[in-house]
Amino acid sequence: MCYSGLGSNLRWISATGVNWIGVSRRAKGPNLNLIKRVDSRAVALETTLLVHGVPHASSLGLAAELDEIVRGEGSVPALIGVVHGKPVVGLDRGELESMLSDDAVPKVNTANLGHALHAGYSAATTVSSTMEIAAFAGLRVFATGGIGGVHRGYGEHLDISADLVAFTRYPVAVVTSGVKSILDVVATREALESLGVTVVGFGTDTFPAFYLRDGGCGVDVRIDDPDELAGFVRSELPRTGRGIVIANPIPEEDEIARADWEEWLGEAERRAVTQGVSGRDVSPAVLGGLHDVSRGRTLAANIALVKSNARVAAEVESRL
Ligand code: PSU
Ligand code: MN
Repeated sequence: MCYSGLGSNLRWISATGVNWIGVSRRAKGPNLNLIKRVDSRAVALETTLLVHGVPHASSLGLAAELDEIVRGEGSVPALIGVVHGKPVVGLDRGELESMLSDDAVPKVNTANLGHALHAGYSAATTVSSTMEIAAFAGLRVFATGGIGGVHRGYGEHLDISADLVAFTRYPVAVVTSGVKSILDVVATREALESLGVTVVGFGTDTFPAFYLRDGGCGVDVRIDDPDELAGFVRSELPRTGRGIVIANPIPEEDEIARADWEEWLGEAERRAVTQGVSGRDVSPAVLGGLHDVSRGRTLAANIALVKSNARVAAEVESRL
């Protein structure tokens, strides 16, 4: 009897014949007109990271490496983005190339995804909008670099990524090296707690901060074994219809020294202020500035952590 809520959910799910609560709810709404080129056992990857997060000279090479890593673990990758107003699950190389060659391709989160679909333009999807499309398509595991979160200085100017709330809406497990350390990591961790989002530390007790393995705060549970992690994902996603953060720290050999990091970040932030960027342009501008100031060290670290996350995501997906 204690589990009557859960029981009725499960009955409802089986009655609709759909496995995912969040997806089935949305499936009753307007048709998303999805182009799905892979089956639901694919590992989702996002386009914002490739189009706005790394210099274009690195994007195609990184996309190919992620592809290879996921396949090497016995899974199939699915790059997600919007092509001429259609959400595509499994973008091909040509579609990614045309996104990279067009400077007007915007970054869309759950707030402006709908307008790209309505008006028919191409767009790169962030963690939040990639989760939305992945959930609709029935994909359960997604690899990114670092999720968005609460920006530094939120007391003066409130800037919180739509990524955080997306975890309360879409049943997708996202493998991430914590949050980008350009953000306020402790405030972001607290916000995830307030939203009731489960944070699993894969092989770690502390919540990582992108270029740094230790972000100075904890996780809800540490899991070291991929089989155990997959078992938890398998039961937790349909139980809640919400997402899970799988925090995977940057590999030790690729971590940035904290002193270097503080210095580079200070300089990159000053440059962003001088350029007068705001809103959605802040993260790409600061990341780009860092790659420049660090002479490519942060870029190498960023690429290393994304690859590590793709490997873990494929390990989990292939065990579901
Ligand atoms: N991870 C990276 N590089 C990135 C991002 C993630 O290694 O560029 C992107 C993701 O798409 C994430 C977005 O959702 O940055 C967050 O942007 P914002 O802070 O505007 O929500
Ligand atoms: Mn923002």
